[in-house]
Amino acid sequence: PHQPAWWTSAVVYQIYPRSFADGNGDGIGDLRGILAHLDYLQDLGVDVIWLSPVHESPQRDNGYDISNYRRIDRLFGTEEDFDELLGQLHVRGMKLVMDLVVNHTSSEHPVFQEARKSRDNPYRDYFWWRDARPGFEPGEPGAEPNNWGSHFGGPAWTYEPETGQYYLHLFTPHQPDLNWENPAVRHAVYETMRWWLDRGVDGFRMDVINFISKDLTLPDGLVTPGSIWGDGSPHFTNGPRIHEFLQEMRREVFSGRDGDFLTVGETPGATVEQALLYTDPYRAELDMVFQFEHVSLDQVGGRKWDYRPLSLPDLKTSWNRWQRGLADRGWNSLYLSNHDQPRHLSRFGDDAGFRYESATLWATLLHLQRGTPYVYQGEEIGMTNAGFTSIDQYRDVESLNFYAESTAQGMPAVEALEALRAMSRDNPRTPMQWTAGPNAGFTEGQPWIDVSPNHADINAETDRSADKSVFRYYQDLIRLRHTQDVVVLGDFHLEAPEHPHLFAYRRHLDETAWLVLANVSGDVLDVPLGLASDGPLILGNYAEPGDPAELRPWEVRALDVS
Ligand code: TEU
Ligand code: CA
Repeated sequence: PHQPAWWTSAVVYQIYPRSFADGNGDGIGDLRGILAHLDYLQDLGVDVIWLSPVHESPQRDNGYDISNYRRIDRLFGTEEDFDELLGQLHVRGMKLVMDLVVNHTSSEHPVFQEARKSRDNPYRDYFWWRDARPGFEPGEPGAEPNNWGSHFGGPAWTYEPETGQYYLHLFTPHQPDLNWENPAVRHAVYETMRWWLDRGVDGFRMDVINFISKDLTLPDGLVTPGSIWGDGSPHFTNGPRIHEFLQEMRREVFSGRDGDFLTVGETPGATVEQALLYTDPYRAELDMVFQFEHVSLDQVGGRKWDYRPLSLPDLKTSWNRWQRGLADRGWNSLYLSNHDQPRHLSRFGDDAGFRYESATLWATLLHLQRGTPYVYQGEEIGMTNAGFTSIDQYRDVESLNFYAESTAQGMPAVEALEALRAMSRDNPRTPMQWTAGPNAGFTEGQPWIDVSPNHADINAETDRSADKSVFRYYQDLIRLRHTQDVVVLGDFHLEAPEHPHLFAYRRHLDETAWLVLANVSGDVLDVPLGLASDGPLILGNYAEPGDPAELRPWEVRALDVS
């Protein structure tokens, strides 16, 4: 048996730079801001920082629209700031993983600017250009090459009258999709990746990487009632050449290179079976992927604005399937929050009366699974959703487009605002709450997005010195992953799958056996016979010892039952 990869016992922390800490008072988080908080990250104990994009960008989608892949946007700092950050992280034994956004570029990227000039421009074929639908006048409604809708509203095609064709963009019109069929595109990406590795970075988080191979016939998608656009996703998700492209990337970028790297693909719509193909080490594609199944369970038909309460048995079934499906080969990434998801404390917990208990409960359930946990900035101090009440407070392009489109189609504004309050991507993007002081200690200027008024109570300084500290609890969880082989390598057995409020599972490794018991509710819960255990408590979120046969509201216990 070979040595497990280094990242099996690592914990990753995601920084959304715009919202983490502002070093120069312009109201936008930046690299100097991050540099000022390295002690904090080291204290938390995380091994890896994943940095959302800091490359040059017109910031139409907060950096997920890159116009120069080798330069740091001045908004975030200088090249020297970046190298200092990388160096300082390495000095502290931490690694840095960059976001790699290569399904699309920014429309301001010089290559797209060339490509759009003429049909015979040498760069034309770097993107997806198509004629109008036969029988339609180019540019008129319905003339798009196919019926796909973009992820952020409107059609996935934009017409360019100068050359009489449309280009494809799965996201905003400012994010044209790259044509991975063109070998020159692929090799340019690989070269850029090698350039970053030469600079010293430790890996990549690959944005929507399972969208890069499209069905070349670009067929229409199914139109669900109530929608005007078709769902193109079956024709661009996990497409025909995806595994070939990823294997080529692995070879071209990583083969013969010494070091401990991490690759994690963002793969919306990937099933366990597909994830196994992506992450089986013998296939040499990716180390792990971010799957979306568990964050879609509270959405009707996968439509995010059409949300409903989470059914706990559904979540247990899903996580269990992923734990078992990637047990022998492949590897899971474990996350509940990121910059695109509402904060899980507000979404699945009780962010008022049982804020500490439910924050630590979800953290425990996640971190004690087999896989690599990801912590999104602020969850480690129990930050909540934004709680915005006016459309003027929103900044996210998806949220603003949703509001404009749905109200134009007759949805009452209050209803649209309610959906945004629950699901908007701005929920996790409010500034990191460092202190109870002005602007939560995030900036000395005017923040680009409102700071949550609850920062007076919820902030890193207060939390870290509180009796009930979410931060210290995360430290404990991270320490367990670093020190306990059963957490890293043990097998996983779900208990009581049908129970509506109890989340229970066992981990086993050789002679070691752990039992995790969680009461996902605000009421006292009777532990079913056979699961009640008075084995030594490894970690729990109540200070006073409890009755083995009962769990208190949002109580979680990890017990040694060896
Ligand atoms: O997200 C891709 C993605 O599919 C989503 O999580 C998306 O935000 C969601 O479907 C919206 O409802 C990635 C990035 O994480 C996101 O921030 C970018 O906006 C997007 O790609 C485009 O680069
Ligand atoms: Ca700044």
